[in-house]
Amino acid sequence: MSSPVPPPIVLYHYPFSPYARRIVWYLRLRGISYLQCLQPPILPRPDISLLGLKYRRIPILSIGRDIYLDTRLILPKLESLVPGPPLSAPPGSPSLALQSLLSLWTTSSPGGLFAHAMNLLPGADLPLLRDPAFQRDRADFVGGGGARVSREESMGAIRDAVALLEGTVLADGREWVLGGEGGPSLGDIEAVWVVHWLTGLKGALDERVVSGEKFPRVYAWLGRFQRAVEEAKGRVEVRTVEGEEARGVISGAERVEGGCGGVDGEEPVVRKYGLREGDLVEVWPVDTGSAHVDVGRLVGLSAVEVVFETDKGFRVHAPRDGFRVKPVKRAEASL
Ligand SMILES: N[C@@H](CCC(=O)N[C@@H](CS)C(=O)NCC(=O)O)C(=O)O
Repeated sequence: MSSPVPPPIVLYHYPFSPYARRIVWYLRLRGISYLQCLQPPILPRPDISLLGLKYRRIPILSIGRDIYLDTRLILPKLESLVPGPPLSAPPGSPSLALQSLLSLWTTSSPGGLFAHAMNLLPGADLPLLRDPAFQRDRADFVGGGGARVSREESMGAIRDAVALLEGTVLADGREWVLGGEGGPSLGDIEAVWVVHWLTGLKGALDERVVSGEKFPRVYAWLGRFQRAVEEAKGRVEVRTVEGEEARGVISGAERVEGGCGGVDGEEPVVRKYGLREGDLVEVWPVDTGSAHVDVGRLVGLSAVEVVFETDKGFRVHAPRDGFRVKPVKRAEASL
């Protein structure tokens, strides 16, 4: 029997995005070839507009004819929709609990590890960070409000995170976060990406606080992880496409998800607004990039995801966690 033909995958990203790297590493480690549509680091992003999306964050990924927002949804979708051996811990296992908690720990925002990492970026060494156009663009991304966290506080938060990995997850001398010797798993990707990003940026970390001498297990693991993803690079084919081609590939692909399970009437937000399939809804992330609200026809809504169709006819999935859904007011909906 021949193996099933994998669906086409398009990754919209820019290579220095630490969130996008989570996906790049995952694809490499599973040996999944993909197309990439490279994006500018600041808006506008006309390639994303071609999909009918206002969402401003990177990465975005399509699998077959469906489009997925946010790495917290993209990773589990790749696990379940692309045939082949999984990278995730087995369902129902304590390892899966660890993997899920590591994901929450590293990706939740505001105030999470990523926000602290952003606070440590060495402006003097990264010209992009000093560009006024970049600074204006990122003011729109993070929004205002909240007390300013100092660099020292962020350094402390990252030191605590590295100490936790050193003293618990990696304390028994294991090679990989979920154990075993077969190489990194999704647990490693969830745990590694913020620390990997910072240790790769000269000047981000105060070496008197976080270093290979102080945290030898973490640094050895970072080195192993880096070698593993470098080695896995050769296992995948990556072709770069322009926005028009990417759009054509997505609209011409088969659907990998059958029905979307429809709109779950038990969901509190569905009851609150009396939402029904086909309703015009607004969907947007509540943590960062919140000013970019998408509008589309509701296709499905569950505890896990909201699915809507854009005016360009693309079906888009966003996670419920970290996103808000509400109906477009009736008067506006009939325009
Ligand atoms: N929760 C999102 C966060 C993504 C995110 O914050 N990405 C950054 C790049 S690393 C971004 O979009 N920055 C603003 C921009 O590029 O417009 C995810 O997991 O995908």
